[in-house]
Amino acid sequence: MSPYVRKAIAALAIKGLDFEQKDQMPFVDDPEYRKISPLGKIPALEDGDAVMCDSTIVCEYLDEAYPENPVYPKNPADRAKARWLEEYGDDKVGPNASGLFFHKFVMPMIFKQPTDEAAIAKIIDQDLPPILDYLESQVPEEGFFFGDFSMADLSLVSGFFNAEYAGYTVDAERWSKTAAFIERVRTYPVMTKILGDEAKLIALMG
Ligand SMILES: N[C@@H](CCC(=O)N[C@@H](CS)C(=O)NCC(=O)O)C(=O)O
Repeated sequence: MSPYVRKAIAALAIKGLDFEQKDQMPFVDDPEYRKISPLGKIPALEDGDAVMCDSTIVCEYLDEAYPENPVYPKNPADRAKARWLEEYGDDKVGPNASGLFFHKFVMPMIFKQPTDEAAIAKIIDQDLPPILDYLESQVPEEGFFFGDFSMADLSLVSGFFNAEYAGYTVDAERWSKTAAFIERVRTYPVMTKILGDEAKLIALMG
């Protein structure tokens, strides 16, 4: 249910690569895990002797090592734009949108800590609106950014799936193009399967 792990799973699924998923709890100090992910963040990937962390590095590695069914565009100018969009998704959308999930879901349910309502209000009222304004100015009217579905598309909206687990949905009247774009990513077949699996997990957590 991490917006970043979701990217790695999507890239593996699009490429049809078998993988074994090991659960790793983030936000706890695990010295063993830090050997492969020095910042302690998820995801990380082991592929034979290749060991790496960070969703973008994992997805770019997968695209280079297993070029069939690419998850990035080919043309250099498109690749540059895709890198920027992915960076914006990971560094700006992700921490804010999935921050709602962290405060409303992870803190009370996993860490048994009270929900920080002020932090939630700040994300909804101050932090997310300019991000959504930017997305609204960027997302395509139809389809995906570079024709085929790419990691740029997923990175920009992955955090919003987590925000939904916390009860937040993007206002489709104020940010109509972005809301429609989120739906297109959600209904991309690989994503429907991944999000369906997550929904089963969420249901189990009660
Ligand atoms: N830039 C990283 C961000 C990964 C990230 O922040 N993951 C979160 C979980 S959603 C995490 O592991 N946080 C633990 C921490 O910050 O200590 C990536 O793209 O993989």
